[in-house]
Amino acid sequence: MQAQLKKILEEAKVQLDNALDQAQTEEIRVKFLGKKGELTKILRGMGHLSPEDRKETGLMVNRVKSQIEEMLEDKFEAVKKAARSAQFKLEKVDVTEPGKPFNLGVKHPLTITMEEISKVFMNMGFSIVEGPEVETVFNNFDALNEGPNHPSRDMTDTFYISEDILLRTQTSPVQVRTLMKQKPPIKIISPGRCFRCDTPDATHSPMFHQIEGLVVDEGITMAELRGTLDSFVKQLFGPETRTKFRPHHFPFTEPSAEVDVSCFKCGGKGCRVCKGSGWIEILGCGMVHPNVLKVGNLDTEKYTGFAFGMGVERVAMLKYGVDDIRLFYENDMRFINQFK
Ligand code: 2U9
Repeated sequence: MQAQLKKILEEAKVQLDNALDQAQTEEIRVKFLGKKGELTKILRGMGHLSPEDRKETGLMVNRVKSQIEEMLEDKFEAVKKAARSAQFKLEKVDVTEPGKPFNLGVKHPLTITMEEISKVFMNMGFSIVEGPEVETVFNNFDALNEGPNHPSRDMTDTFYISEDILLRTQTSPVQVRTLMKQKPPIKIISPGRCFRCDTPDATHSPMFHQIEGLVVDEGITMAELRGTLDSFVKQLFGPETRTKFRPHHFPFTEPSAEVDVSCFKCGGKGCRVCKGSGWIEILGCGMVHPNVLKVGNLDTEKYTGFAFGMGVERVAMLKYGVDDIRLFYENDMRFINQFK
């Protein structure tokens, strides 16, 4: 019996020495100490022994059992430790490794220009209102006093989606919507994309951006219009900038004017930017036509208003000296990165 137990102990030792991981160690535990294990078999077979032999054999088996248990405990500890350090090795992070370079994007020059213009008007108490690019013919033309035969309604100038629906040709429908749902005082600007059937060239694009403004209240006069726009151009182009209001015609304003600013490049002496005239046309404006105010159900004896509109691309081209509008839409990073 002693020899048999010695052999079991040695065999357990050899097998445990060769075990590589927790699963193999567990297999060995079951093989030697489990219910059907070798030691259990011996203990079960002690029934036929005399009480003295049984006691002695029992002691011997238990001694071997505790020795194997001790070896198993050490082995479990060792394989667990080995597994942990293998995992640590796998998950090792070199915190001294230099970070990967991260290229930050830049704002598009049209976004910079729109934000700059919007900021000036916001500082003068204007709110920003946006609206849909797909609009009704009513909001885009009818409500703006544009007669049924007005040339801008032409299929060759406007992208029609159906007889009554189109891509807005200006951001004015946003102000029409505001007039119809908000009581004066109204003091808003509406920046956004507009669409016209234009063949692209250096100064035309079928998609472009506008910022329009609308102020409606009791007692609004042309003096408010001139003061507001004069202050705007001084903030945008510099405090020396002068304005010139030239009579013009728009169906939605009466009287109407186009505004020229003194050339911010040469100060009015005449240069390449102002084509020698000393003046640059920058926006259109006027007093809101009574027919347009009526769309908002306003008493035109009581309420008056002014409106203005400008092309964002035109302002950006003048400010940054860009000579081809198409550069804004090509997303060439060599162009866009220059406006950081
Ligand atoms: C309402 C009433 C009046 C908006 C206005 C202009 C003058 C104007 C042009 C500038 C360059 C368009 O992009 S452009 O070609 N716009 O000159 N726009 S007054 O008048 C309105 C708008 C809405 C309810």
